[in-house]
Amino acid sequence: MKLYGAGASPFVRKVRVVLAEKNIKHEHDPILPFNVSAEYKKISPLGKIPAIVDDGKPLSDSSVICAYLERKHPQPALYPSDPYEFGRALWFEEYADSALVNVIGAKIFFKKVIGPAFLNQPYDEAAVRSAIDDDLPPLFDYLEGQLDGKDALVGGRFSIADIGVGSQFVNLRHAGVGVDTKRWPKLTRYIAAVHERPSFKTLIAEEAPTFAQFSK
Ligand SMILES: N[C@@H](CCC(=O)N[C@@H](CS)C(=O)NCC(=O)O)C(=O)O
Repeated sequence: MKLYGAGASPFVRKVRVVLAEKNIKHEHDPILPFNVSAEYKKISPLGKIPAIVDDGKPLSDSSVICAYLERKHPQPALYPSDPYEFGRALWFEEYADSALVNVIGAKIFFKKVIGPAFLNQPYDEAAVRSAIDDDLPPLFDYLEGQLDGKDALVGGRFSIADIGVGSQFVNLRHAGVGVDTKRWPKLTRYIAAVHERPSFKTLIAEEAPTFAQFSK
């Protein structure tokens, strides 16, 4: 199996965490999703990362790839077996891949880190500040209200819900934005626990040097 996509992408990270949790051997080509080749578009028709080729067969989209990996390598299970918990886990994955990435990815990580450092774009500090002060709190409030003090969002067990949400918070960390412990105590504890898992910890350690100047 070969995985395509730079590790800084929260979507690529989701897949890498699943690969690590399931101990699936693979190669990794950390391509960037800019000006991708016609060859790559055969693997990922929208030109996005991540994508995989497994046994010569292509698949793209992190949620699709993670679901495929679960079906192909069922153990350890990363999706709940109870129908409602399964639905809830998919909901949090979707919440991360839409609501969280819209703020953490597009308005904070991209504007503070990727644009200025890698794409020669000016750093609009006021816009980033407003995303942190105005857009993040409602998202944090929601997650705080969904946590029951355990280190997992659904069914008391680590799942794709935590992989999706935890992945987005790695980008927040790389951008040097923390969670206020006093205001969101359960969320702070939860994110710390998810990021302490060996699967996440290894990736964070690998990525951190690239973003050291922003994460202070
Ligand atoms: N729904 C997709 C989203 C993937 C995505 O948006 N990846 C970004 C990088 S973080 C990308 O490839 N952007 C380039 C583009 O949109 O052309 C997934 O879950 O894989």
